[in-house]
Amino acid sequence: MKNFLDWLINLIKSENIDLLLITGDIFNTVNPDIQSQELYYNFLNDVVKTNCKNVVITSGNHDSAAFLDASASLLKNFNVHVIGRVRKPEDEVIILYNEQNLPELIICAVPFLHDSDIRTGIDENDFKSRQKALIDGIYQHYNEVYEQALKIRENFKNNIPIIATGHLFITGGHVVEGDGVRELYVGDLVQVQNDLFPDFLSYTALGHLHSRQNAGRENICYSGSPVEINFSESVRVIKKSVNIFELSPGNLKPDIKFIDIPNYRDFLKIRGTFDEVVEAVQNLKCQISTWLEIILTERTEQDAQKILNTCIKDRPLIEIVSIQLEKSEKIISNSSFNGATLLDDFSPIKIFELCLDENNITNSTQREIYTDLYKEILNEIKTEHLNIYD
Ligand SMILES: [Mn+2]
Repeated sequence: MKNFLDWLINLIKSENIDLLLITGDIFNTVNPDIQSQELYYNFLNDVVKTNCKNVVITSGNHDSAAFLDASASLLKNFNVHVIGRVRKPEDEVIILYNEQNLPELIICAVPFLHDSDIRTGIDENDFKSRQKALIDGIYQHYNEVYEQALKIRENFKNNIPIIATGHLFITGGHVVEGDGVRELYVGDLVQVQNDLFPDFLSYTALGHLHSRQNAGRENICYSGSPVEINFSESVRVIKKSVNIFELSPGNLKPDIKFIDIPNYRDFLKIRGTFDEVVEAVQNLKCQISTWLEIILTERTEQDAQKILNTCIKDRPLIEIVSIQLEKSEKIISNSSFNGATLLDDFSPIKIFELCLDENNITNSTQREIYTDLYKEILNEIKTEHLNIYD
């Protein structure tokens, strides 16, 4: 991550970037460790010393909105605008001014919207109508923010570009299996259409999905995660990038380009019998730091960790971070990727389904009833104790 952040600082300088948008997730947990916090603040400290005049940070579903907001007033002094928790619509509109102190850009800086923040109505008895209320709430919130932004633009009597941010799942978005994109809302039925971002927006910066992509229109962009979040069976399948959008004065249509992020570390999955894995590790050619996840397709009587460690003894670029038996039965896990990630691989719904299997509940109607009830409970917990499993 540090390599990426240093690279980004250099890119900001070389491309003369005026504004940096980071649309969550900033951290992958509500309690970021000290090292992660240090990276965050050091990075911001580096950015504000460059030509980049403004930074806008909006939260994602993994972030603690309260944690991000805690330093918001301080960071504001450096033109780092942080929006963790949802705010009143007018407080999510940020106006940026040029050197002559004339307004040049309006940003609808909308963070991740928790269901309890925005759900409308109180008579939603069943799960499906709650889901609908949630989607309605998302649209309503965005529309209120747009209304404020348009009013401001009208007052300026100038056709200033308006852009938006969001942390959500747009229907049709591309997800890579096992890439850790968690359910945003209970049951994950909540996906919104790209009409949430109307045509008057010059650009929309989205977070949440890990692969870079456009959401139906060229100017609605997910930049994707800057580094790999998961192991894959071949080296860097999907390119990682940042998006640069450029608005020339008087033009509401931006030029958009992807800039590929250099690869600083490969995350490689090696799968096979013990002998096959040993052979693959021995023949592995790597140019950069490579983290391996070993999946054994059958049990072995041998001391897998010891033998594999011997294979990589003189190969400082390679690190084995976990050895697992197929079907997620973890045999050994290294401290860099501790065992806690195993539970993280499953959504609460998935665990509940496993529980139904375990109890031989096979009748599909019965399963549906139990699952809906379980979702109700999850929703209740989530509403009362925000962030309990975000
Ligand atoms: Mn997310």
